[in-house]
Amino acid sequence: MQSPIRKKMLEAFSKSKGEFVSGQSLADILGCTRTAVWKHIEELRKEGFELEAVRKRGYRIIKTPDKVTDNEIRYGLNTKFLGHTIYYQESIDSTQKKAHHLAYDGCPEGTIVIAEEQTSGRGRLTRPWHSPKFTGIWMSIVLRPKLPPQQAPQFTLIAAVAVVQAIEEVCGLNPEIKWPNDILIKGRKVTGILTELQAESDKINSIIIGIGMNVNAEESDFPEELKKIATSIAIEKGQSVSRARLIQKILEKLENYYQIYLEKGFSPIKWLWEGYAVSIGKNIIARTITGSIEGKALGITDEGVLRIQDENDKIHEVYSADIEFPDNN
Ligand code: BT5
Repeated sequence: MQSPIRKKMLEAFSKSKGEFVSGQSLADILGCTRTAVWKHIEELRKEGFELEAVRKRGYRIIKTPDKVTDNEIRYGLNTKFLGHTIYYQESIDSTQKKAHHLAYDGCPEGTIVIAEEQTSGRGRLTRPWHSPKFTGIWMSIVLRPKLPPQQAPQFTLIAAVAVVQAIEEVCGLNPEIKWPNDILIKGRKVTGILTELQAESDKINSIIIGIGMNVNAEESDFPEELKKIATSIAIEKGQSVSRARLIQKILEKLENYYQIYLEKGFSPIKWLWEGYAVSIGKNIIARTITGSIEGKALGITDEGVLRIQDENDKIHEVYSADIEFPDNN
């Protein structure tokens, strides 16, 4: 984890909004000598920050590195609590697994776990999640809402709205949501969300939201079996995008919708979610672990459960499934 002094230093640069901060004021803020300030500046340079140093004026940050270390995420992050505790590792087996451990050990709400690569990233039902180095966002977020466990599926939908809006605002693209946990661009998966729980029978202890987003991956970064079904922001936009900026936007949006949800319930989120959903109103096949249901997707309930009307007009409520569109759509 990062030294507290460099955290403070980045906060000072963040406040100065690109202007010079003098060596003396950094020394005052950090409570150290100017020589020590210079050493910390050198450490930031080693981490990939480009800093300009001008005599009598001080230092300023010109460019942040394209990594997703806690420094990059913190610099310019505008949240009240989400992402204030960051656990970063360049390579990890799964951020989700680490977040489970941290949550169990009592980490603060809003803790995030982030890595440049995952060696055993996973989706639902322990399917593998392809997470190559420096190309995407592999992140898990710990929340602790005081709610019954039945409400947990709503968190996938809250996160989906946050992710879609972050992509819209940062990248100018228009993703859609395929219930329950896929974000698509032109029908291909750009993001998957995995919501997991630590709970007792009547209350949630922690919710762990895993977000996997292909950001700067090129087609050659995908294995053969994903080439036709997956895409990335860079492929769709034709240029690479700052992962740190996207993470910040996701955290800002998620915090905002989480607070709205806690204050006003699921209705405002549901309303937004439906505006982005591709499956609703269409004929779909929902493959669940117990079998398949074919019919028209009517919408989601207030719990975030999908309602499907089959050809005999029977209504099915589906909690989790893989959705396919039959060819006649
Ligand atoms: C998901 O599962 O879509 C949830 C993915 C969550 C990944 C995040 S990354 C951070 C955190 N740490 C973890 O270990 N996991 C979470 P599901 O709906 O089951 O989809 C899995 C399927 O998506 C796979 O079977 C593949 O077909 C496909 N897939 C795998 N990697 C992909 C990728 N990078 N992009 C698009 N599709 C992918």
